[in-house]
Amino acid sequence: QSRFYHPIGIVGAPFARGQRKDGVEKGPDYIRRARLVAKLGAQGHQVKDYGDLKFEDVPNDEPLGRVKMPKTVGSANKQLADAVKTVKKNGQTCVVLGGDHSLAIGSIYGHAAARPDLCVVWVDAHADINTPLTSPTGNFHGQPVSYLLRELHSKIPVIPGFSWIKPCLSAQDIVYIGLRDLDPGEHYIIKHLGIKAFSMTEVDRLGIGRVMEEACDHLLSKGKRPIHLSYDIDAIDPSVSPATGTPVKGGLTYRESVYVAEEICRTGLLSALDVVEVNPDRGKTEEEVSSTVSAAVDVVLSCFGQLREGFHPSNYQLPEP
Ligand code: EXY
Ligand code: MN
Ligand code: MN
Repeated sequence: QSRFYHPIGIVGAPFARGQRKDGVEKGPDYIRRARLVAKLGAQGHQVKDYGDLKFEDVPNDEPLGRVKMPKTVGSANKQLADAVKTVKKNGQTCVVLGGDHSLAIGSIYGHAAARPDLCVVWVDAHADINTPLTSPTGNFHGQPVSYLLRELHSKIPVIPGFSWIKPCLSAQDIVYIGLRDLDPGEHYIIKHLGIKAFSMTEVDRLGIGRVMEEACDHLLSKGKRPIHLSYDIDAIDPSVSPATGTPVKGGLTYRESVYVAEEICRTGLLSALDVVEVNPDRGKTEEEVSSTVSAAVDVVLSCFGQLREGFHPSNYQLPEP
């Protein structure tokens, strides 16, 4: 599959402090046990698994207003940023296995340190663009985009543990796909900054085919650039991926979720991928957990060339009778 060949670096990020539900730190373990590395290898990729980062709670991590454990979240993201930067410097496409979505701060920041011209495709039921001051919950996994956007810099207060974070993205460099649960502050920011967003309404109106076409046109019209795909498993409908902390009905079908990944693959520009918010503890049955984990694995495999139409090697020869 030479057209899709990538050296891949996998980083496990078992981090759960960006929200309040236990279990999301088990995501990397479950995804690995579903044989992700072997399956990517079987697709012809050279895969290096960097293992899991070890995160520790920072002591005396007092809440700042509504935001919880800022130093712990800041420090985990600094670790992840350094790890992603290393993977990119090693010339690999980086796959971050979360963990909660607050990890996108470090993942995108580290990616941008190596590839400043990157753009972001954010696939999620949520926009994750609350500022610490608009956040109704104080949970960091609902805020990562706000720390990354230049246009929001003046709206972000000083937060302990966050002094290293500088915005590295402009509003026109990100598109959303799958949105269906936004807070008023988030909706205001998206409209006000003119961020390209394909909510589930646009998926219904245009179909996922045109959504992906328009999303890629928007980001790539001025030329090729590296793509950071930040894929929250809760973008997919809870009938497919129920084992997640904040499920919202009316999501992407299994087919649409895979199509998004196939189209990103087809650009040839995928440079880093986050797969986040798989929370095995939120599955009510084993089947709910395995369905969620296997959706996550299929998203990754489709990002790296797995095709539903099938495949044969270029030297394939029909057996003669
Ligand atoms: N908008 C809500 C908040 O800011 O707390 C919910 C965010 C959920 C974030 C999920 C994982 O994408
Ligand atoms: Mn998210
Ligand atoms: Mn989400």
